[in-house]
Amino acid sequence: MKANKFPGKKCVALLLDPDKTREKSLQNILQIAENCHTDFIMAGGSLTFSSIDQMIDDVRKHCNIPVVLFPGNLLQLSQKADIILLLSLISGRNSELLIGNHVIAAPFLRNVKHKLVSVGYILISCGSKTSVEYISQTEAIPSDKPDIVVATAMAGEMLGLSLIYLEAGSGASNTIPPGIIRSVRENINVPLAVGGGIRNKKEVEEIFKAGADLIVLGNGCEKNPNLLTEACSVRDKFRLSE
Ligand code: 1GP
Repeated sequence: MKANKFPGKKCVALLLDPDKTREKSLQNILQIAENCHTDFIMAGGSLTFSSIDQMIDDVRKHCNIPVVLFPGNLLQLSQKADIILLLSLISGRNSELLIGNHVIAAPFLRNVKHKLVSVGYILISCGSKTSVEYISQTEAIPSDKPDIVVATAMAGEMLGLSLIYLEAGSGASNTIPPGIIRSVRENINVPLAVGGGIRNKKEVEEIFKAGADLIVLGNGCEKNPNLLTEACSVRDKFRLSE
């Protein structure tokens, strides 16, 4: 993210699926998020049946954490978020997700340009096929081809994208391998986000240690809300040593 939006230190984001956030459970997880000083609440998904605007309103009722829009498609665009990720799926070759949708979105987004963060979104195959792979109709980069991931991230940075996001996919059976994160970290200077399949504290530690600046947690926190507290305490330890 741009310097003014990204604190320049390790961060944790909680990704909420608008379809799975009933009022009571939303209130619980947001209370936990606030208590452990979660840096961002992310809203969005590959396919949603519920309104993103409504979810952002609900989140704001219960906490003051900045909301980051993570739009899975044009129907999820909202001007209500504090930060809007302008995602380019640079691991794929679907031109709509590289430029087509951006052209359609530009007039809608022109009044909120200050909220935009351009993101090189890189999907890496870490087990079974994920929703984002199917919905985007793109092929993920195989996890045993780190050189392709590194070159893709480098190209994204050279094109001027302000954040690289390594994505294993929501509910992925394995996280992005730390070796890939390390190699990407060594070859780019922009902030690096990592998400997908992170389920325990050890994985959070490994991913931060490998060089991630921002860790995105979704399903793991739905099943075990304590994971968010653990991830934030790992983040705090890294911040102390930064
Ligand atoms: C998905 O990276 C995020 O875009 C989070 O994935 O739900 O598997 O944590 P999980």
